[in-house]
Amino acid sequence: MPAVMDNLRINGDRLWASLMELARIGATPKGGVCRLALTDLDRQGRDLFIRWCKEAGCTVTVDGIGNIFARRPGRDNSLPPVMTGSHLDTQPTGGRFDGAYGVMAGLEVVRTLNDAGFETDAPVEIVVWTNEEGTRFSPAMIGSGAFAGVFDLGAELGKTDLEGKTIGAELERIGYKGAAPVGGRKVGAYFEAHIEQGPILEAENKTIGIVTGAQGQRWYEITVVGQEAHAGPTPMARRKDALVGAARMIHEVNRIGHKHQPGACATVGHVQVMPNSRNVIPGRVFFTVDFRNPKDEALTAMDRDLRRACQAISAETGLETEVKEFWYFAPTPFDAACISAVRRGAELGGYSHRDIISGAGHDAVYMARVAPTGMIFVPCEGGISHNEIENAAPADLAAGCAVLLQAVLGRAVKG
Ligand code: HGY
Ligand code: MN
Ligand code: MN
Repeated sequence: MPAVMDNLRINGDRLWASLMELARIGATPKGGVCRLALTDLDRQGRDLFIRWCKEAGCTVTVDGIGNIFARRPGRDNSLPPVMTGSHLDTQPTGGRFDGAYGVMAGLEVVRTLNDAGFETDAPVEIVVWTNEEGTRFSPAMIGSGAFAGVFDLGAELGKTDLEGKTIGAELERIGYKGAAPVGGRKVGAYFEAHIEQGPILEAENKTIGIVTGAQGQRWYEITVVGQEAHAGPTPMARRKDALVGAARMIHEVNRIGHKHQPGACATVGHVQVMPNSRNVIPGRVFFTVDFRNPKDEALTAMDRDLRRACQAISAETGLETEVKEFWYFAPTPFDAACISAVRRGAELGGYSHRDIISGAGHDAVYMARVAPTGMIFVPCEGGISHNEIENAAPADLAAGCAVLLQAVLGRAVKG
């Protein structure tokens, strides 16, 4: 890498200031952020990002599922762009850094290149992916998944939230249903900077995680049906209590997670009890299951265990159960050359580092299907994320951004 690039320095204070200004949009009393996908707050975050990108001389396009691409031209704009970015939507009790860091780090890379008057050969694009979190609209990573051709655009635009509002209508409402085609264009490489969202880097006192890939996931929607009845006169022996059955299944989900160690994760994060009245025996329960494992065969074994457990509990209790697998992606390795580019950036910066597999899903997982892809992790305090107390050190965020700069340049500059 030419020496001139070694002298490019990102501005950590500017990066932190942008993160803190963005975090004010959807700020919660506990210091977190609630900026659910395609809400007015998401629109405000998008508008702020676009304003900053235009101030940095970028041209901005929005595609048919609301993905935003801010393009900094290069010497040869016929070359496929080197992309970097992440997401601006958050969990309901999200933090200031999940997603936002990758987008602001991409913006800081562009700002740094502008300060130095440095021209890359290939164009550089900062991207914001729609609905990465999968909390308001499921599954996760819908924008990047549609861009990568994993999801059908029409089907995703018709997905609804719990109030029956569709992605398509919400994109129109906030003014982000863009004209650009979704995907179908070459990407030179994709890099995403993100907080680790787990405890490993902090525990080992490492500044940079060189992400070699992401673990696989299976998401389920399970419905248990019994019979609503009066909590008073109905004898225990005559009950078909859907919540008792669901509770036993939820316990099994956790047991399956412990059974498939090392590596397995098993979570029930969303439960709906109907009619949810304290003196009515629940007739219907809906709950979600999130399974993850770095090994595909182990993820398959977890699937088998779950179906067996639900079947056995249904038979014992006389309840009806529907187990619907909602989403699956296999463990995803990242591109060897991109991993090396991240490693070189860490070494160039003199940052302590280690290889790591991502426990979380990221837009990079779907981008890895259409472009050479790499990720850079930095530690977060206590390994906590998807929580309003999520925190990261300015110095670590700056280090990750410096590594991102070098990784992007390694692909955007010939020679
Ligand atoms: O669920 C995930 O891993 C990500 O936060 N969407
Ligand atoms: Mn994220
Ligand atoms: Mn997240």
